[in-house]
Amino acid sequence: MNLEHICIEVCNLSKEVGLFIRTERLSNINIQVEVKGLHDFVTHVDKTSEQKIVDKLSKILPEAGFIAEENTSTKKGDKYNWIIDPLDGTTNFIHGLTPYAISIALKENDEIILGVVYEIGLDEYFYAWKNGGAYLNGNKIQVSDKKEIKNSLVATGFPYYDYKRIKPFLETLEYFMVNSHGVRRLGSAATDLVYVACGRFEAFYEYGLSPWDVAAGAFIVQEAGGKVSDFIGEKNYIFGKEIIACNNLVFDDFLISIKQIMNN
Ligand code: 2AM
Ligand code: CA
Repeated sequence: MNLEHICIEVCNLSKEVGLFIRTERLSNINIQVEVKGLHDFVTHVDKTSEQKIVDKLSKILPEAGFIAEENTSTKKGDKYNWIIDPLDGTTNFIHGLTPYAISIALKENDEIILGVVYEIGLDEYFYAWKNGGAYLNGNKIQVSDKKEIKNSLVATGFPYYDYKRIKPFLETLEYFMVNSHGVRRLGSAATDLVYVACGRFEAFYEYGLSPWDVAAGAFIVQEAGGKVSDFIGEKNYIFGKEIIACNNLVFDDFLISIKQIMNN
């Protein structure tokens, strides 16, 4: 299987679907919103985009199955499965804000082998394939070389349904407000992750996320030289609903802080 070739095809289809998403945004002042659950919104744009992505990916790799946010296809592949978020950052999209992104990862058995995040607002496509490095619009990217949390820009997302851990989470905010360069909350986890990959952020953490929010971005961070784990330093960050992603130099200190505060 030529992963580089597949990766470029996935970038191209993301740009095509991204153009549809941007056009819908510009031509509809009021996007019709459905409520899926508490604070959980979806639009016709999420659903139509996912259908377009699933149709195109089915042609690229017919044997692969899908884990997709809007459940367009529930086909399961024996070896290969695509993990798809057709629109990460739906709340931003609905409110006319950026960033919002398409996130697509390919899983071989239990391992991610390819990831594409297309951030539509700035027309930036980030991608990586196994052992091939990570790229932004055709140029190789790397995590930043900052060594200390005090010089780090930290990104996170606010809890939106699991409020049981809100107190320790707020403590982490206080800690990083005081001890880092600053804290940002962009509203698209896939974008936060690829911004770690290209060195705009040193660190990102969030809990309560789903596999489609993180699978592609976390893989791109690692191909760009960064490190990813759950809140105890283990590997359960795709299905485990908690993730830390950092440049390789601040990772250990960052993990110690999160471990201490979030597991209290
Ligand atoms: P989504 O737009 O694809 O749903 C922001 O913190 C991150 O959490 C985004 O990646 C967003 O992905 C995800 N998320 C999922 N449900 C959310 C919700 N109800 N409110 C805010 N973010 C949500
Ligand atoms: Ca989504």
